[in-house]
Amino acid sequence: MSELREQLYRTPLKLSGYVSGRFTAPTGAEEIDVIDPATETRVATLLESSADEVDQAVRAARAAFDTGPWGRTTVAERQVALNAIHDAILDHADELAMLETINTGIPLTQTRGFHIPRAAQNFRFFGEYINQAGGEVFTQEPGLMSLVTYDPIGVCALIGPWNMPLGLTAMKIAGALAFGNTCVVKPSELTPLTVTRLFQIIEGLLPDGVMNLVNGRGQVTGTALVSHPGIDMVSFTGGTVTGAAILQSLAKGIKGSAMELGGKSANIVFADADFDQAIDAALMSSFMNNGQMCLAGSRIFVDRKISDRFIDSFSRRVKALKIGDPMVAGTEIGPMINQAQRERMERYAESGLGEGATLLAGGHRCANLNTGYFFEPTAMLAPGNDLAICQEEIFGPFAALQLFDDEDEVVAKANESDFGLVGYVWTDDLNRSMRVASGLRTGTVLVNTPIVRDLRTGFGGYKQSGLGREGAKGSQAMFTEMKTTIIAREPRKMPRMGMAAE
Ligand code: TXE
Repeated sequence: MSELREQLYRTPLKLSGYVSGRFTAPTGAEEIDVIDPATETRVATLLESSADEVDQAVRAARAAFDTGPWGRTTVAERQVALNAIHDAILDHADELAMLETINTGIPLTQTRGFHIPRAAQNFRFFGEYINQAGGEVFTQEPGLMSLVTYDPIGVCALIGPWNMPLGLTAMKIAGALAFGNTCVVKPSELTPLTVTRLFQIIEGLLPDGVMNLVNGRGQVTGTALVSHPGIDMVSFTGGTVTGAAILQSLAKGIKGSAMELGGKSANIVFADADFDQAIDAALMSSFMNNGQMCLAGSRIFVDRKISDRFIDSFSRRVKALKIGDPMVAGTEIGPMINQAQRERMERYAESGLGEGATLLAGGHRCANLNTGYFFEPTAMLAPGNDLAICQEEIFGPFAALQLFDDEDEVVAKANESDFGLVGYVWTDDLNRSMRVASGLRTGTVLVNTPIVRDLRTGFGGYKQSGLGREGAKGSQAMFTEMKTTIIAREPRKMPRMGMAAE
């Protein structure tokens, strides 16, 4: 067991908010236990931010935006600040990776290898991007010049999920700050460790009030934040139901939002695909991050011509996945985030069987792991696309396979979904890959590759997978107001009204 973990078990952290450059010390706050899901042990107590504390945080961000120095910083000054945050994250990379693993149950190899470097990279990327991001000028109309510029939007409420707490929240913070905004950040109450630690390790790098933190449950702290009249927009990553509730609240104040919600992404494997690559990717897309990924490609469509071989190989490898302590090297699957999430897995396993699916692997709690919210990585072969396991986001290590016979059929089935986040296509036929990519109703299509996140491109979903895109231009649209300025370059011809007085 790691030293850091033992230390947290002995002396759980006390976490609070951070307002105007200082950690808060709320008295009488609701106390929420933060748990290591691998051992069900408390690692922190969260002192919940009340509506009053949310109000203070929004006011601090408001003052920093309206009258503070941040709005007047040059691009170069903002780049220095963003690069300093990048460096601070990398200087603490090992500690942050361990905290992330202890709090989420996601294997350390993944938090160390992907989550934390990615969190840091967001700051460097947006620091570079703002140097080049420009507006537009139109001069086609004689005598006129039309300028399109992008002003910061103001105070951004940034609400993050529990499945990649620092990485996904860092993306929002970096984008908001880069375009000159101030923010109030709310991590998930289940996983506040790394985001709160970020505020400690970057203390002094930004003017007071530019970046504030509130910590607490969605129903208390989250609703107080999204309904606060002082915010200008919400950038949210989380469940579709929560996203819809936030949109309703924002409608009252006609506030903007960006929503990165759920997914049920199709992973289509044609018979001509590189078999080994397609199998590796199907496993990775279904089981990385303990399967708790919005962009999981766990609705796997297999060409009937290769189905025997694919199902045999896939099932054997799912059964061989190493489940256990996520802090131990070699572990491939850790625990679910909490008891509710494990019960959800059990319900989907039952519902799949009840609706006629065939169990290929897993399907139960881990018999040999009594402590911790472990669930066996599971694969089922579904007789049709209308089963709940093929339509609903399970958000755990659960792959639902289906067979198909031809291209049009599989594209239609892939699109039969309320979601539209990602589509994965495996084929050696270039023309087919282009046809399928254009037919899929998803925000991202990945051809012959598992998950890739290119920050220069937008990430987000069609349909109920969300609104807006994160990354480069998408983040610019999210965190700025587009302004049009039209300037006359010579006296204008116009009707001379009221000339009767002359
Ligand atoms: O997410 P929630 P949960 C999906 C996934 C998962 C389901 C529920 O299917 O099983 O969502 O997970 C805050 N006003 N994803 O319950 O509730 C909350 O405190 C304002 C997909 O964790 O959406 C947290 O900070 N805020 C996803 C954040 O919203 C509210 C990642 C997300 O919580 C709020 C996570 C409210 N009324 C879950 N209610 C992805 N796309 O990656 C909650 N929150």
